[in-house]
Amino acid sequence: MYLLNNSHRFAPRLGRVALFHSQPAPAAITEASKDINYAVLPKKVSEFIEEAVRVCAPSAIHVCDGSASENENLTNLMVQKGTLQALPKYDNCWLARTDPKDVARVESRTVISTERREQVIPNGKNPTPGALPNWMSPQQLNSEVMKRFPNSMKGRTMYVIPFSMGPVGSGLSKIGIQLTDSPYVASSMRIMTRMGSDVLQLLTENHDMDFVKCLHSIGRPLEVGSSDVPWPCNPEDTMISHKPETNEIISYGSGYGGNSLLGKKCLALRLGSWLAKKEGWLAEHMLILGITNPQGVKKYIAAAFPSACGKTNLAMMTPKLPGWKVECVGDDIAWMRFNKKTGMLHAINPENGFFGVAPGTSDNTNPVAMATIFKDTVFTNVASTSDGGVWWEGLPLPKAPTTVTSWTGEANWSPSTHKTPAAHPNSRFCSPAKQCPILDASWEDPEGVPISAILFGGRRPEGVPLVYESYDWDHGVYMGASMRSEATAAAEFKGKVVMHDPFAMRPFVGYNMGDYFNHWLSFKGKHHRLPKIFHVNWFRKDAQGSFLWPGFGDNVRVLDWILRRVDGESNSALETPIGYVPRESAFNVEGLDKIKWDELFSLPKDFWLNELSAIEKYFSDNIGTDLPPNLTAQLEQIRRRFNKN
Ligand code: GTP
Ligand code: SPV
Ligand code: MN
Repeated sequence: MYLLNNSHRFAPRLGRVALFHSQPAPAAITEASKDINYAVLPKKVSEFIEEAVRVCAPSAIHVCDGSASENENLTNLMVQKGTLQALPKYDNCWLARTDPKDVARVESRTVISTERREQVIPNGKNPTPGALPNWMSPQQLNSEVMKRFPNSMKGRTMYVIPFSMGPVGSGLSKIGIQLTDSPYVASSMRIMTRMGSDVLQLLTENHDMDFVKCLHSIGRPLEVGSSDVPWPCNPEDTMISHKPETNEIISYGSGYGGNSLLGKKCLALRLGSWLAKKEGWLAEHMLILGITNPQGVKKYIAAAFPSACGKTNLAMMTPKLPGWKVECVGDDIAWMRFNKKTGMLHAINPENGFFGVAPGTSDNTNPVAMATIFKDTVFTNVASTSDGGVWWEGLPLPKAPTTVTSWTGEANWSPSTHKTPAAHPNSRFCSPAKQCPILDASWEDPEGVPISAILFGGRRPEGVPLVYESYDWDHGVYMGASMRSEATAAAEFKGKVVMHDPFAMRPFVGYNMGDYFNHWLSFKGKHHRLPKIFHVNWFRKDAQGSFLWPGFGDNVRVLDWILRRVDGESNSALETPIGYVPRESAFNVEGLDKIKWDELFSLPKDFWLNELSAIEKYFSDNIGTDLPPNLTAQLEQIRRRFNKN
């Protein structure tokens, strides 16, 4: 009871967020936490907990040790509350159905708070709302926090989640402590991060070790005697805020994905990119894969595609060409730095699990994911079947008498009688990385894996070829900066509008995008062995609206060409205004039926001139004079090359 009796230590600590107007909380330590010796916790850890207790006033505190038995208790509690239902068809799998208003990341309510606005917002002439991250002053954030957090955990247990992004104790890893009133978040953080006593131990042994303070509340205090709902949340007041200058994340109102699992987008990308800029490395929205060719030569590739644009699928690919092997290092986030010994860019995956898009995942598209996710997994917002299983669009429909219940609870759902999908388009599986049968042997190597090629890509139904290669580093950085992609269900967008999404980091960059472009450009000419940069598009469509490229396991054909280019193969490419494209004769299409090569690789001049104008306008409206001149020069060179033809 150390925590509660030491009231003299309830000092104002949460940065400048003056949060302690509420009464000290009548909290109790839960059974499972009694063994924790609070007296040995580093002062800044106990102070962080004490202050949050005082402000949020939970009725109990549970310090998570990360054990299987603890998780079983959490799961049972959630089943009792109706948050989870069992999926007896599989081994230790559970289904959560959220409030229909809490189904995806909420970009419009996500803010970065710094002393100066220009640290986050470039000086664009005419900023497009939603085109870049939002900024809030620390003063306004204080007041927004004050409106939300006092007593926000009343009637609930506050879980203390010590977690590590990257292996516990590795020099590259970052530690966080998330305080949350959501058992779903506690249980999911156990899958997605290294969570529990080891991390607390590390902090205890290294009292000066820094950690990110992560405060999360679903924003639905429970008054005594009132009844709870299965998925408490507060969509009206949702706010996901970041204070990179003081290493804090404060999230309110949502229990879903990147809004609430604060190690992922909030820490590993938004605070991560800020730190990376400061310290000379890169925190990116990228998968990392190892690929071995039929001659036994292995290389690693990183790829940035926007949310729901194919990272998990590529990271776990089952190659359709004989003799090739893909191994997975990570499916969503890469932390990369140049290695002094090799001179190459080395990448680690800071996560410990996969929070993957369910719809479209099947034995045909992603058999490796199918072999990963039917054990120790939490599914969210997928449909269920009457035999205790799950279903989503892309899987074969179960045979009668088995029936499907949609994610919103419509019984006897069928595609012929129901217009809306059975699974929410952003429904997800949350599974431990260790269950992936093709997890790369080096996936936890503290040195990271050496990256030979970087791919950028998006959903481009029109105009953008299957693959093209940059002429040099600056051109590659331009490719990243000029990325566009159709909006997906991973955030709150409606419809299929093509959005600008530089480096797939529009929702995740933690500082001024112009400075971010400069940071990428800065790696040139430092004796680094720079990876080659490519752009890919699996999603080009023909006039009838069908995909021109089979995708998935056949994407290995594109990687084959890319790796030969990395090795310096010279007659395999043609110069075009936008970069090198494959010569048809140097691209393996053996065994594919009728690929419409010309359509897949055509570069309609009108389309591209419009594209360049749209990018130019986006840059000038949103990045303004913070845009590095090199990128303007790249754009002009491409335009000139088109106009010469
Ligand atoms: P986040 O987890 O949101 O970051 O998404 P992601 O980038 O990991 O995307 P994911 O691999 O989960 O794919 C999203 C959707 O795109 C799924 O429905 C996939 O089936 C589909 N998809 C992935 N790769 C391909 C491809 O090569 N071709 C086509 N046509 N669809 C694909
Ligand atoms: C994404 O949206 O890019 C995701 C899912 O990976 S979430 O964790 O919700 O951000
Ligand atoms: Mn993602």
